[in-house]
Amino acid sequence: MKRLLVATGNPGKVREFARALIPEGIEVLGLDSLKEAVAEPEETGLTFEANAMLKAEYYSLHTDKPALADDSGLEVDALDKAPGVKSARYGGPGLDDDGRNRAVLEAISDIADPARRSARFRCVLALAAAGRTIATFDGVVEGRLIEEPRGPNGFGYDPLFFHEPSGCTFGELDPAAKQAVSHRGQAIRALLEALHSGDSRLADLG
Ligand code: ITT
Repeated sequence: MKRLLVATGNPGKVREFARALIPEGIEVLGLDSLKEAVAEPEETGLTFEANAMLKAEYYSLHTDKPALADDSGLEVDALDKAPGVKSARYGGPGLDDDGRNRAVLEAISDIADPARRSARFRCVLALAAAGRTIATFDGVVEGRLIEEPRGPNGFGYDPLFFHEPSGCTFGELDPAAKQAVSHRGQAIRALLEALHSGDSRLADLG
């Protein structure tokens, strides 16, 4: 598989895929490579896996390359695992990453005990061709939410997410260090492992 459509409109995800896949000799094509602009599919799934498959299958019908989609998000235990699959929309329409970070912090502002501010990032990748999912890969990383955003790196909820083994937030980690431990880094490594090990599900992808 030399060329892959990375089917995401999120520039933070695109950067992370590019830095992981290009050194593996995979040409990463973005949604801007499609002959015509394609409307985003509605993410109606109830799980990360369902949404990743829905997106990969949808975009794979608009290209002759394999399509890779990512559905990911933050689960906050004190919020019954919200924002979860609604991570990109938390707090309502019109918010940017900073606004969503403020909305999450506000929702748990009455919880001071760090042990009760536990959270995790999850990521499911789906690889599809011609409208059919070929394989999925996932990753999860545990952490807790601090009280004020910290660090200029990453995207989304990274500045809130304190990762104990790293001793800092994902917003403070450099991109390579985040990739080494993150939910998406784990899922990408599982994908690469399947590619390199000659996984029969991926055999037709070239
Ligand atoms: P696509 O569907 O086009 O890929 P999206 O941003 O809408 O883009 P999701 O529906 O999967 O993607 O939403 C994931 C949200 O979860 C994302 O917008 C971030 O707010 C958050 N998120 C996911 N991975 C993250 C990461 O590595 N660091 C910080 N926040 C992350």
